[in-house]
Formats: sequence, C-alpha cells, structure tokens
Amino acid sequence: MLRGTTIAVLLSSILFTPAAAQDEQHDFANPGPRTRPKFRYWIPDASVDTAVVARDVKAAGDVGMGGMELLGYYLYGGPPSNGAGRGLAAPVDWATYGFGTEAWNKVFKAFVQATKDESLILDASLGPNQGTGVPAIEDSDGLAWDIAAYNVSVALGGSFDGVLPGWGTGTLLAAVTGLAINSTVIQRLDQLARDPGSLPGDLSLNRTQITLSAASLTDVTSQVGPTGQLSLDFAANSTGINNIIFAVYLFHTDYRAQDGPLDIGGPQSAPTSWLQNGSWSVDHFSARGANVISSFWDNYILANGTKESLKEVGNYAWEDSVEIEANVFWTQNLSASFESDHGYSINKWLPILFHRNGHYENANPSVWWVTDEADEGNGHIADYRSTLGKGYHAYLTTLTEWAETFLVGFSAQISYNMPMDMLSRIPDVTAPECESLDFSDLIDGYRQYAGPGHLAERQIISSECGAVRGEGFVQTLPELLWHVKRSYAGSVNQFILHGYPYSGDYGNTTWPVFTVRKPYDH
Ligand SMILES: *[C@@H]1O[C@H](CO)[C@@H](O)[C@H](O)[C@H]1NC(C)=O
Ligand SMILES: *[C@@H]1O[C@H](CO)[C@@H](O)[C@H](O)[C@H]1NC(C)=O
Ligand SMILES: *[C@@H]1O[C@H](CO)[C@@H](O)[C@H](O)[C@H]1NC(C)=O
Ligand SMILES: *[C@@H]1O[C@H](CO)[C@@H](O)[C@H](O)[C@H]1NC(C)=O
Ligand SMILES: *[C@@H]1O[C@H](CO)[C@@H](O)[C@H](O)[C@H]1NC(C)=O
Ligand SMILES: *[C@@H]1O[C@H](CO)[C@@H](O)[C@H](O)[C@H]1NC(C)=O
Ligand SMILES: *[C@@H]1O[C@H](CO)[C@@H](O)[C@H](O)[C@H]1NC(C)=O
Ligand SMILES: CC(=O)N[C@H]1CO[C@H](CO)[C@@H](O)[C@@H]1O
Repeated sequence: MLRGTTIAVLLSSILFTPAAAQDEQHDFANPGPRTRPKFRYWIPDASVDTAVVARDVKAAGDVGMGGMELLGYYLYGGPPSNGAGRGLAAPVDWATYGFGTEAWNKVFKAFVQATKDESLILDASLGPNQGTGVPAIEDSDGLAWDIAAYNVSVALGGSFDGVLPGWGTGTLLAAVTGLAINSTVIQRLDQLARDPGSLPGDLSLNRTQITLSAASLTDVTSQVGPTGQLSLDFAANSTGINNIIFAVYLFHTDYRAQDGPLDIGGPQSAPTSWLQNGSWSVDHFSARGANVISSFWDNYILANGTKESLKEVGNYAWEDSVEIEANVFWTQNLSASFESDHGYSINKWLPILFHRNGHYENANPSVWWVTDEADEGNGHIADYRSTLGKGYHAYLTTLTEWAETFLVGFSAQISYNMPMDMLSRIPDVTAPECESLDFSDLIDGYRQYAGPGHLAERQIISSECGAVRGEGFVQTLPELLWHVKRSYAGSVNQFILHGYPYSGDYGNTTWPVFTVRKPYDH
C-alpha cells in the first residue's frame, strides 16, 4: 500500500465510497478519523454508566484517535473457576446486563451517539468477549459443532457384538473398523522441528502413534442398529496388533461467548428467555453461523434508528481471534461438502482427524491415529482442511456482504487458531486484521498477511497493535511507536491500539467494586 500504487489507491477509494467514508480528509497533517488509530475499548458488561462511556469516547478523540472499537469484555466470556485474575463471579446480574439485552442496547446507542457528537467513527465487536457469537436458542443448527471419537479394541481373530462405544453422546456420524499394525512412542525433542509427514504449521508433539492399515479401514455405519447395536466378525485377520472399532459422533460444542447468568457466580437471576441467557459461539464454517449473528443484530440491535446512525459513524463490524474449543472443527454439513469437493466419503478417514485439527488441549491427544499410506494419511487431512476452509469462506463472506450494506464492512482476525490456509481466506473480509503480539512484530509476517489482501485490492490491513505480555499499564509511547513502525514497514495501515478499559467503576456496593483491567492477553 505504501509503494507506487497511489493512483490505484485513490481511484479505488473514489469507486469504493460508502457514505461514511466520503468525508475523509486526505490531509497528512490533520488526517480524518478513518486514517487515525482507534482504541479497542473494553467495557465490562452492559451495567456501565453511559455518561462514562461518552466521557471515554471524548477522551479518545481528545488525544487524537479516530474513535473506538467497542467490545463487551464479560470477564473473557465468564469468570473461570480458578479465578485467573478475573474474579470468581460477575458482580452484576448478566440476565439484565448481558450482551444484546435492553441494557446493552442502551449502552450501545449511547456509544453511537457519543461517537457522532465527537465527529468520530466506530467499530463494534459482533458479540461479547471476542465476537464469536450472540444470544441464541440453545442447540440451534447455526451454533458451533464438534465431533468426538470413541473406540473399542477387538483381538485378532475375535468378534464384537454389543453397543457402540459412546452411543447416546451425539448423532452418529460414522462407525469405522480398522486393523492396527504398529504402535510407536514418538518423542520430539524440538517442538519446532518439522515432523516427517506432517502438514505445514503443525507442532511436533510427543505421542503414541498407532498405525492403521489403510486397506483395512471400513465404513460399517449402515450395519449399526437403531439402538447402537453392532455385530462384527474379525475372524479373517490374524496379523497386526488388534482390530479397532471407532464410533464418531456429532454434537454442539455449547461453547459460550458469554456465560449464561446461572453458569456464573454473583447476584444472578434466572433468565426468562434465551435473550437473557448469555451468548453461544456460532458455527464458523457455514453461512448459517453467519446468519445467526446478522439476524440477531438486525432484530435486536439495529432496530429503531441505530442502523441509520451506523450508516453515518459506523466503520467495521469486527471479530477478534477465534478461540472456540473443539476436538475437530466441524460443521453439520461437512461430510456432504467433503464428498462433493473430493469425490470420496470422509467416513473411514475420520479416526485420523483427531489430532491437530481442533483447539486447545483436545487437539493434542497423547495418542494419534495415522495410516500406513506414504503420507501417513495427511492427504485426507489436507482434504478435510480445504473443505473446512470453504465453510469458513461462506461464513466470512456472508458477514462481509451483510456488514457492507450499512457499514464500511467487516474486519476480522482471519483463521486465527484454526487449521486452515489463512492466506487464502484473508481476501474474504473488507479489512483483514493481524496483530503485533502474536506476529511478534515480524515484518515478514505482516507482509505475508498483507500480500493476499493487496492482491484482492483490500485497502486496509488492520492490526491489533501494542499488546505486550507483562506490559499492562507500563508501556511507554516510544515503545508503542516502535510496534507501529514495524507494522507500517510490513504494509499494515490501520491501528487498533490494545487497549482502553472502561474508566468507571464496575460492580456495586454489595459486590466488590473493581475496575476491570485487561492489559494484554488476547
Ligand atoms: C448489586 O448486588 C446486589 C446484591 O446481590 C443485587 O441485589 C443488586 O441487583 C446488584 N446491583 C446491580 C446493579 O446489579
Ligand atoms: C480408545 O478408547 C480407550 C478406552 O475406551 C481410551 O482410553 C483411549 O483414549 C481411546 N483412544 C483414543 C485415541 O481416543
Ligand atoms: C513401527 O513404526 C516405527 C516408527 O515408524 C518403525 O521404526 C518400525 O519399524 C515399525 N514397525 C513395524 C513392525 O512396521
Ligand atoms: C518430549 O518428551 C521428552 C522426554 O520426556 C522431553 O524432553 C521433551 O521436551 C518432550 N517434547 C515436547 C515437544 O514436549
Ligand atoms: C440457559 O442456558 C442453560 C445452559 O447454560 C440452559 O440449561 C437453560 O435451559 C437456558 N435457559 C433458557 C431460559 O434459555
Ligand atoms: C424498538 O422499539 C420497540 C418499541 O418501543 C421495542 O419493543 C424494541 O425493544 C426496540 N428494539 C431495539 C433493538 O431497540
Ligand atoms: C450440504 O452440502 C451438499 C453438498 O455440497 C449441498 O448439496 C447441500 O445443499 C448442503 N446443505 C446445506 C444445508 O448446506
Ligand atoms: C476383516 C478385516 O479387517 N480384514 C482386513 C485384514 O487385514 C488386511 C490387511 O491389512 C486387510 O486388507 C483386510 O481388510
């Protein structure tokens, strides 16, 4: 963006002129709000004082910011059971002060109005905590999915007559049999060293690796009875370690973007409807997940003039890094999409997906199943990841198209924490966002991220800039400028400084009053 493309950039900004962008002054000494940095603005929840919100917005404008990016922090989704520096309870009732409630709307409207009053612009997180979801009816199809595998071993030459393991824990996706022919303990002394046969980006992990004969893998789903009954005879096999029957089930992760009031401590009351019951992470691999978010906003946030106000001062709808927990990222229709993408059924390859395809500890089990194919089955994993990426494309582009009808567009931290080709998804949003923290201020990292954006003529490459582990409330401006300059050098041209916490008190006199400090960690 900084090189010899000024004419192209000017031309495309004339062609791409949402109402709110037309007022932008291209004055180097006194840039308009769209060119200035913004603060990520954490409010703890919707119990905040709207006068303080207005004061914070004004304070941001007064120090030269273009505006704020509003994020209801909600104790990072909810207080963890071990405290972790975030308390053990919410000090106010989240049935009343949850994301998307009447109280939330009041705060949001005040934020929009303050932004307008100060002639600034705003970004808004799509949901609480990190924007992965909104209030919704529990277990509805558009919410996040996961799969789990259960197994039972059968001795060589033996047989099985019983109920599938794990029966009743979800919808049966497939039952598969295979012959284990090797079991090896793999020790990886250097975690960053490339594992032979692994896919790009995989960490090297210690594990027991069980090799399945690819030729033996058999989809036996059609033989499973209505109560999970299965009878199989393995008499034919006399070599190898043992036979294994896998049962793989589909279910909702029930991963919360914001805990429901009864899932946390503090002065909580029972929700009277799903609207007061916290937020659920949506399915990030289908348009259906995107529609849960957009229809919630259309019906419960954008009504009564808010949408019209956003046409004036709204910049981006935004989603933070995706941190949904899953064994294996999935979407309800993935098996069908996989078959139509690759021309074969995923069913008998399901057992080998259960490592490095989800998030958090569940994606790093102590046992990996692989095949005796030359690539240990990684070709099938790559096929799965490409289908998953197409689902994510549908999610991102659906939100982008929706956001562009009333905002400048959609900004998101693309493919964070998910096993997909990040670069191919970067063009899917209006303003792809990276960050200084986990890009480690690496100019080449920024360039890799910005490249696909430039090829797709994206004008803005955003950064969540300035977070440094352990530097909350002690960082100096020269340090911050250093992060900014490294980013500019790598083609980043929008800065969301991380961050500005709500400046008022949080809580009430009955519950401990404290100010939420969220200095650095997401
Ligand atoms: C403050 O805590 C008291 C005691 O639990 C509760 O009754 C009251 O509703 C709380 N106030 C707010 C604003 O949540
Ligand atoms: C297979 O099942 C056993 C017990 O049924 C369980 O301990 C083991 O973790 C399972 N293996 C894998 C890789 O899931
Ligand atoms: C089992 O796998 C290990 C590691 O790949 C290999 O060294 C060993 O030869 C294999 N054993 C058999 C019987 O194939
Ligand atoms: C694997 O195990 C070895 C031996 O216990 C240990 O030294 C090493 O750090 C472990 N590697 C990883 C990547 O955890
Ligand atoms: C709220 O969510 C909980 C699960 O967290 C569920 O058990 C309860 O039925 C839900 N209540 C309403 C009113 O939706
Ligand atoms: C819009 O106004 C109606 C009527 O006052 C009210 O019932 C509804 O909750 C409002 N919706 C929003 C999102 O403000
Ligand atoms: C599921 O995928 C198949 C194959 O791509 C497609 O024909 C079908 O419309 C999809 N269904 C849904 C609900 O997305
Ligand atoms: C019944 C069964 O699992 N048969 C398998 C025995 O092992 C050979 C070699 O791996 C496979 O080809 C068979 O399918």
